[in-house]
Amino acid sequence: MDFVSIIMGSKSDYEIMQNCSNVLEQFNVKYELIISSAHRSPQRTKDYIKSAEEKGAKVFIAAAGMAAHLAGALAAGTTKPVIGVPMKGGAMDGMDAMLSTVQMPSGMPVATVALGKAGAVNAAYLAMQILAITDKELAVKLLEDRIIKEKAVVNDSKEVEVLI
Ligand code: RP5
Repeated sequence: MDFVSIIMGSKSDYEIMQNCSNVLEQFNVKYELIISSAHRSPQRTKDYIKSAEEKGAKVFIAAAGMAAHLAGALAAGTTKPVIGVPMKGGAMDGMDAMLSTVQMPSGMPVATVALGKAGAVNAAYLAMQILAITDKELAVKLLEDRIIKEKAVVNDSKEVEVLI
């Protein structure tokens, strides 16, 4: 069974990352979600990657803040795509996490999305786009979603637009 695996470094990341799991639920995409830290529980993180792959995880999403090494630790443990979501907070309000997540050495990619809520949502979309390469039903749902978004822009504009 193919699924998306979401790992958060701390329970304090959960509120933001619910924006990620909510999107997956809207599209009926199966996921696992756990808390495991690259620093506080390195062995648990390592063991989880292996067990998740054996169960069918096809894409990993890692959310972490501050000296955010979780996405990099996942990338070190799997050749499946890893999406990193930097979390806000700490003395630098997420800039530290963003740079830690995005600045991977060559050959060990982490697809880093935006800080905070937009990143959590986009991580779900990017994971689904990866799954949709081989899942035609999901690919159709993603196309339909784009059409809905486009219509919403047009409708929003109609409410406020001024044209000559
Ligand atoms: C990171 O440190 C976590 O991902 C979290 O974003 C940040 C702070 O963690 P807590 O001290 O709130 O548990 O490892």
